[in-house]
Amino acid sequence: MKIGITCYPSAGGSGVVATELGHALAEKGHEVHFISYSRPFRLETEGTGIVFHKVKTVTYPLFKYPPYSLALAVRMAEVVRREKLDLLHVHYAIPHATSAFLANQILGEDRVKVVTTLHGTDITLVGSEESFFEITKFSIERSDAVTAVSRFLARETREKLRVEKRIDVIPNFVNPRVFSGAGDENLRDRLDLDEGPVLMHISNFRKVKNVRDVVRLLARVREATGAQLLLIGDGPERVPCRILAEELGVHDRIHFLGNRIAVHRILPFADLLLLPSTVESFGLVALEAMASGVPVVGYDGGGLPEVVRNGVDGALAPLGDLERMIEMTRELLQNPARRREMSKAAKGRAAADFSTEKITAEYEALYLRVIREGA
Ligand code: GMT
Repeated sequence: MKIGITCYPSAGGSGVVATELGHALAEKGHEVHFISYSRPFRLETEGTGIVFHKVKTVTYPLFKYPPYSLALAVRMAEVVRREKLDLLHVHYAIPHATSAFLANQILGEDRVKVVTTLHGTDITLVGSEESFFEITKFSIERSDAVTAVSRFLARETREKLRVEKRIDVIPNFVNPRVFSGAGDENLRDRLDLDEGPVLMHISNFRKVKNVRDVVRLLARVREATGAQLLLIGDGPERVPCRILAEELGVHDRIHFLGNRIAVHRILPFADLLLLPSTVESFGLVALEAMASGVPVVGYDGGGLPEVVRNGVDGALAPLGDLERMIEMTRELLQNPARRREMSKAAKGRAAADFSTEKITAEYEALYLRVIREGA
């Protein structure tokens, strides 16, 4: 098949999933074209046969906001026409599903099938905002197929956006060969880590991730456990976290590592991954941790319990109950044997239920169904 993929190229789960899907499809012999404003940060084009098509936006004094959605639609139509694509697969509804709809309007009889994958905040936060509600619902309903990364998200889409269309649940995936648990050998020395257990948090440091709670948690478990914390990623909450760490006197137990591409080399140093998000439609980083043999501590809400089995691959506190999360973390830090059991279970689950091979095959089957439906 000839597949066009559009995603956000910046660090973030939806871009990672789209990129890894592109790699896997290309490896299976499909022709893959990425269309976005810059090359997705993990995308390999050298030797993979994948082509990247950049969307150029025009700035003009009249435009306070350059109309990217329109430029994307035009580029999509152009690439579909020139490369004779069979299908466009867009990740994150806003504005990608809308641009795909517009591209098809331009293409007329040459229109292609559109598959939209919903990732989370495109429904739970942004898509439900008044200014986006109608267009998000419309564009989802006009897609030929819609997938959501968890049952939770499929439900939210039906309830919040009142979408009645069929939504297939295709979960996110991880490559067990990449997230194998083999870490960067020099990291411990480079960061001057001591023998204390390592807590880790990886995110885009947005409000929804509650990173300050991770700092508060460290302050509460540090004395009893000697834990240290690695914070990976960047975003609006980074500075407030630094300030809070100073206030709580734990700044010397935290390493802020910023955005890292090779998180698979860092994750194996964690004893636990902490993910106290208010809502997480899936929690790709939790799956990456599990594949690396790292149990996850988070909240029993959103799509996270579909990934992490409470008491098996990690521990999930009632949603928003930070006190319980602190207790659970402390208990696990003090029980290495329990952590080892969970580590083994987590690794097994990631490989069995969320492997690249398994999930790529699900997407391929969906593409075929959609293409045949119109034949
Ligand atoms: O958090 C975001 O707004 C970004 C978005 C993304 O592009 O990474 O995250 C969502 O998609 C991921 C990939 O499917 C999911 O693993 C995340 O759980 C989801 N984020 C939220 O639901 C907050």
